[in-house]
Amino acid sequence: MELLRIEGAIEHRRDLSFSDLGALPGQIPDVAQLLPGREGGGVRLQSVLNVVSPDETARYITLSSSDGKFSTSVPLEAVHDPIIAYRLGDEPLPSKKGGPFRFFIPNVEECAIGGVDACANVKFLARIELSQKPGADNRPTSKTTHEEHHTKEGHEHLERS
Ligand SMILES: Nc1nc2c(c(=O)[nH]1)N[C@H]1C(S)=C(S)[C@@H](COP(=O)(O)O)O[C@H]1N2
Ligand SMILES: [Mo]
Repeated sequence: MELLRIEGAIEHRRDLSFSDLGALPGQIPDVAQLLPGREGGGVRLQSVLNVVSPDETARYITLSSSDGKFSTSVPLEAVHDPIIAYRLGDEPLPSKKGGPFRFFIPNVEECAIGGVDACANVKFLARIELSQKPGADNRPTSKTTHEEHHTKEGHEHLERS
């Protein structure tokens, strides 16, 4: 069973399972209401943060994928109402949808604009780390490197429903 690790500048480090996420408040039964064209159910990041109690000094959130190949670090206060999608019906979100855990920032569609952009919607999310300083971020930053990025297997754009 895959777990979502929450660590760093927080009071309680946690490894959350599908059922742990399902037991939290702040459920989004249908993410399509906030993320047009996306499927599945999710939970608000805020509910997860409430469980781990971030330090007051935490300023950045770093999201890393389970394949170790992709990570993104953005200022916490710049990310508005993000969602962790984790289910499709009663089952874990499949990897073809970016599961078992997928980060989504509503109303952010544009790619490679830096900061809080669609590239920060990390698929196959395995680890969330809070920190005072920016963490690892290997998003492509130029148009060219971004296009190259999306030609790699597993990094192509996912089909929407
Ligand atoms: N694990 C992982 N997540 C990732 C990527 C990736 O290569 N690996 N690419 C990012 C980029 S650059 C973009 S633009 C979005 C694309 O998401 P979509 O295919 O669902 O539209 O996923 C992001 N999340
Ligand atoms: Mo992107």
